[in-house]
Amino acid sequence: MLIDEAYIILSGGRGGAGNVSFFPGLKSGPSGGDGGQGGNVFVRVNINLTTLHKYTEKTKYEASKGENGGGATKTGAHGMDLILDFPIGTELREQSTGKIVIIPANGEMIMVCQGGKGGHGNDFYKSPTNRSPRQADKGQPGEVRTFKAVMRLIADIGFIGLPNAGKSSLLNELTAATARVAPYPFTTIEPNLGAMGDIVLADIPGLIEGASKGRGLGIRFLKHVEKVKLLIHCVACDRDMAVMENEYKTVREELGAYNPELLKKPELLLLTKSDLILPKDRLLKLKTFKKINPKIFCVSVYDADALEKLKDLLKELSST
Ligand SMILES: Nc1nc2c(ncn2[C@@H]2O[C@H](COP(=O)(O)OP(=O)(O)OP(=O)(O)O)[C@@H](O)[C@H]2O)c(=O)[nH]1
Ligand SMILES: [Mg+2]
Repeated sequence: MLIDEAYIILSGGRGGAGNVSFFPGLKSGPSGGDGGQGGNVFVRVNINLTTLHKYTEKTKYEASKGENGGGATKTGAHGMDLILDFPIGTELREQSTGKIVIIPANGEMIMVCQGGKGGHGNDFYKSPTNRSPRQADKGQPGEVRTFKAVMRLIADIGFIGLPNAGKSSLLNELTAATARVAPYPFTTIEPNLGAMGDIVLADIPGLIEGASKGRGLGIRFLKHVEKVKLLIHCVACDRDMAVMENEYKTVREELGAYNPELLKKPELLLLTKSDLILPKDRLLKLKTFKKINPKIFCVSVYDADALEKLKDLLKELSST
């Protein structure tokens, strides 16, 4: 199962304690050094990761503690920084503030928790009035932040539609993906990704009436739809026009009920399985549906010519 959410508690390392010591000999002064700073926590993208699985197995991470201060005014070493890797498209939402850290796709590291400051050693406290202080501080704790990590698919184009509309079949034809295809609904239960050149396509599991309220599998994946630039709305054309219209509306309504902004996204209406109907019906359906969405195309996985044209159309639409 695709693990695309996890709760994690991250903390910077504690600062090292300050040291209490004195230089040897008579009249000698304090020599306790400061503790080192605790390690910081950084996050970055690792393109080899595809799920947040590891963050559900281990949820607490802490950078290393700073070293304690030493004698001879030696400052403790900095604690080691902790670098955590996440899949591309991960956002960290801080639970207490709602602040969102977007982990950049270019691999740049972002610091999310600072290590605690090291405590002062007794050398720090010497003064003309107190030449032999015994005072030293403990290191400060590192910053602790609790995040919900959420992975979003980074796809340029998303296939949406009712179950069985032929979404996965098309993804397989247009890309090197090998998504499971079968003649019954809900074959796809996790989104599949495929690349057509540098355009990433996502096959979103079938949406049904009520998906926005949690019916079927839809709701978990509608959030992925929020990120795509272009929707390919698949409607199988081997059925009555009224049924097709109804199917189209059902999916649009679910998108709108989940987030009205989704309805503003550019959408290509794709009439699928065109090999199952007569050419004259194909033309009639294209003409009728053009009134609903002028951006329309008709395709079959058995029509190599139409698939090539669809590829060109998708390249054109995603470059605008
Ligand atoms: N004749 C014909 N059958 C198709 C075509 N595209 C898909 N199919 C068939 O339609 C059925 C459903 O295809 P899928 O690609 O699994 O459909 P889906 O939209 O991904 O379905 P879910 O994952 O359940 O949402 C399979 O039996 C496919 O072989 C097509 O262009 N022509
Ligand atoms: Mg599928």
